[in-house]
Amino acid sequence: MKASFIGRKPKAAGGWGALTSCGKQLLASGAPLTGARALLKANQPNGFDCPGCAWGDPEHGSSFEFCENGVKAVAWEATDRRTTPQFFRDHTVTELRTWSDHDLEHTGRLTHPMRYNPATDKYEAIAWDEAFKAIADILRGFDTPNRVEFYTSGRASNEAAFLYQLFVRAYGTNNFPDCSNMCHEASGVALKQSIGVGKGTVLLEDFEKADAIFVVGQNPGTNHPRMLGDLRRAAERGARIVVFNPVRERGLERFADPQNKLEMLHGGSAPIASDYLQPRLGGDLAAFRGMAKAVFAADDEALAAGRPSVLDRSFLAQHTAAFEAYRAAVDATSWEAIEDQSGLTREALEHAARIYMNAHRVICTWAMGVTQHRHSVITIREITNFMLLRGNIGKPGAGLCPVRGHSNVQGDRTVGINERPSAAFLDALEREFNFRPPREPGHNVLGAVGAMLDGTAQAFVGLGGNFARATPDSPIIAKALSGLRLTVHIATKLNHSHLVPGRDSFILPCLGRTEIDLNSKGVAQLVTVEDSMSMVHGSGGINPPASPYLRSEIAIVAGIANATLGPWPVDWLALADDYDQIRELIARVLPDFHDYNRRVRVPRGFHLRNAARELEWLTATGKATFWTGPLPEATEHQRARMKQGHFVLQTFRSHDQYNTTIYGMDDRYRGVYGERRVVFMHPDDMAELGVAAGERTDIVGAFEDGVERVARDFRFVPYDIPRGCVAGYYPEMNVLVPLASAGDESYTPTSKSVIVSFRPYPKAVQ
Ligand SMILES: Nc1nc2c(c(=O)[nH]1)N[C@H]1C(S)=C(S)[C@@H](COP(=O)(O)OP(=O)(O)OC[C@H]3O[C@@H](n4cnc5c(=O)[nH]c(N)nc54)[C@H](O)[C@@H]3O)O[C@H]1N2
Ligand SMILES: Nc1nc2c(c(=O)[nH]1)N[C@H]1C(S)=C(S)[C@@H](COP(=O)(O)OP(=O)(O)OC[C@H]3O[C@@H](n4cnc5c(=O)[nH]c(N)nc54)[C@H](O)[C@@H]3O)O[C@H]1N2
Ligand SMILES: [Mo]
Repeated sequence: MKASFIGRKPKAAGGWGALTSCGKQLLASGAPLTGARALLKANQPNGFDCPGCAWGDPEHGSSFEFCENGVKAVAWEATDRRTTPQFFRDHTVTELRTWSDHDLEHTGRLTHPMRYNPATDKYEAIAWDEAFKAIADILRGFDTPNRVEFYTSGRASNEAAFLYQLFVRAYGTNNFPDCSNMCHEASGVALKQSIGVGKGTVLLEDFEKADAIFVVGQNPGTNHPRMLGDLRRAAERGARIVVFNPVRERGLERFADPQNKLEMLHGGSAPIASDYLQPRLGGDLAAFRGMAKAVFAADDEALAAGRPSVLDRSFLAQHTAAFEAYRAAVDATSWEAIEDQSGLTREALEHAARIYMNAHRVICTWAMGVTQHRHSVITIREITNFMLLRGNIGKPGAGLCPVRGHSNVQGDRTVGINERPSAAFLDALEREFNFRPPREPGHNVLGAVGAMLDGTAQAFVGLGGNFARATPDSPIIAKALSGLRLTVHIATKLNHSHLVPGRDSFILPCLGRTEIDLNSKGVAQLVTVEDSMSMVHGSGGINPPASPYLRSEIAIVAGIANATLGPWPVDWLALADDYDQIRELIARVLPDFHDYNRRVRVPRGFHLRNAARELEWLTATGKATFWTGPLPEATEHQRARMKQGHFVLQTFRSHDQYNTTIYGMDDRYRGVYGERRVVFMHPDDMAELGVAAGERTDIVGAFEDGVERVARDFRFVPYDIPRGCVAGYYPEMNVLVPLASAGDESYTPTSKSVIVSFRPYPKAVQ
């Protein structure tokens, strides 16, 4: 069978392909002019923060940083298409549920607040105040505030998130399921244990000084394209870029800079990765332990030969705890176990360790390939162990860099979106607002889902996001949502979560980040966000709102809060009319935000202090603390191998999507066109299964909890990926990710290690 959707892969990421794609995206989004104008203002001191990703902005922010996927994010918000009340009159919710994510996205921006009418099975327009009152009446009617789950997706600004958490805590619960529970939770948990701060320790300028950069479990060519510019500049001045990724990702191999005119004319490109290691899924912990073992061996050799130690002995003595126990744990780990779990050879790991030892300053970055496994927390702790060996934290050009996903997911956490808030934070709220915030922990995403399934939760409020599609076991979640008393979605675009309404259901349309947000006096309001480098900066829209009926997220949160609680403990409506006042409150609760209103109005904003970067360790031991455990008994890859015909599946992003938002059907860098229902597999595994490229198959989940999980009608694509490992796209594959399979200590769904088998279609129906 001819696999027509598999095409040529580009020679390099970026380049003309990216520019052509941008033109196409601007046209397809229906917003060529506004889109293009908006682009020129993305990540500029006087523009808006790009909603595409959380990569930092350069110090000299005057030159426009080109980013193909930023273009898509901006153009898609600036679309001319509208999802109007007429649209909802024309389609029942039951009908819309049969539409694809891609088709829903293409209906364009929501224009009016809508309320679901079960009698007609349609959403109908409703006035804002009526919506607020109806929602408030239901919220006030529950026997306990803990019946409600208040979800946040990481695009919400600091101001919106702070107001939201204040409302929810004044209402009386800590139920804050957050997209970060499915994302970088493991990074926060692990770093807090190891170095006392749950955030990365580097600034963008550190990338200019690093001698080596380890990029682990991350696909920046698609998901953080501006990072490629920084990696490329580093590679060009001779820094080694060492990649750990089971999949050969084009963007990590070669990059053609669309801003470099000469290069564009000559069709040139520059290599990014100096070394590309392809571990098995979930094999990074073993890989880092292997490199640590090689470092210790080299150190023993150096000392025996009378040469200086390879380790940073004074850093270890002054700043770390449990080093000896760690050394013992590494000694006790065999190369055999390391090679088997990582899927990498001892030689390859020794080679990578030599790069590490030859570099004075090393940065390690990571994302979902590390955080979405069962053993993610200890993997990140092991990465930190490795970096501590040569003092690579708290010196210029070195450090840890979890690269965040949503553009303000880190900021939302900082200002209080947390189901387990610290006592200090709650004390500060209590002091400032004179009420007793709830002290008992609330629900994270999995907790919220559990409560919806067992009936303890009766309402869901979503500040952005697409809960029903982003969560595992999506059919179960959709059912749980539709069984609720109340569902409220604050959103820019229609998505599947809106189409599983509870008994009462509302869609409240909000302004996007690219849009001008005027208060009652006609003064444009500014919001703020925090990037992966803990830089907090302002963001002000430049496009006219998509509809005159839109309100800002802040105004909507304030509207619900005011209708539910009245003007207590703050005057919600006054705050929503002047965001400076919200920032004043944030600064009073969180002292690191002092002079917030002044400091956020300078280009690039300000850096939130990171104690670990300053060698202050807020851990139990008062030092950076080694994790000293053994390798896990088995990775999911090892488990899958024990069962005939089983594989471990990772679910990742194509080049044409933003999480559950599907812009287009291509994945140019992987050479897949017009098709998303694909599964990438090693050619030898395909031969063993007796299937050819393009053949159809069902994919069957192997998690043993009695739930049948089948993803139907996918097609095989041969790919450079380790044997026994397969890959496919989120969210189509979320039906295979089991709710009950979560990361130890992080509770993050294990979206990158799902055990599956295949039921290829008989040749007759291919
Ligand atoms: N254009 C665009 N930008 C985005 C997003 C988007 O959807 N589209 N999403 C945003 C969000 S919320 C996030 S969290 C980030 C996500 O950014 P990424 O983490 O880059 O996202 P994924 O596509 O999930 O890619 C995971 C990468 O890890 C690799 N990987 C998988 N398992 C393993 C493993 O066990 N070990 C190693 N070493 N590698 C592994 C995969 O092969 C893949 O290259 O991007 C953000 N930016
Ligand atoms: N299998 C699998 N599942 C995963 C992942 C995976 O890799 N594999 N990744 C996980 C990760 S890393 C994440 S972060 C989550 C993402 O989970 P979510 O954050 O819940 O999902 P998104 O797709 O980003 O949400 C998109 C919706 O947000 C709304 N929206 C867009 N912009 C705005 C805005 O400015 N304001 C408001 N109020 N709404 C807006 C639109 O209505 C849009 O439809 O998914 C997780 N799920
Ligand atoms: Mo994410």
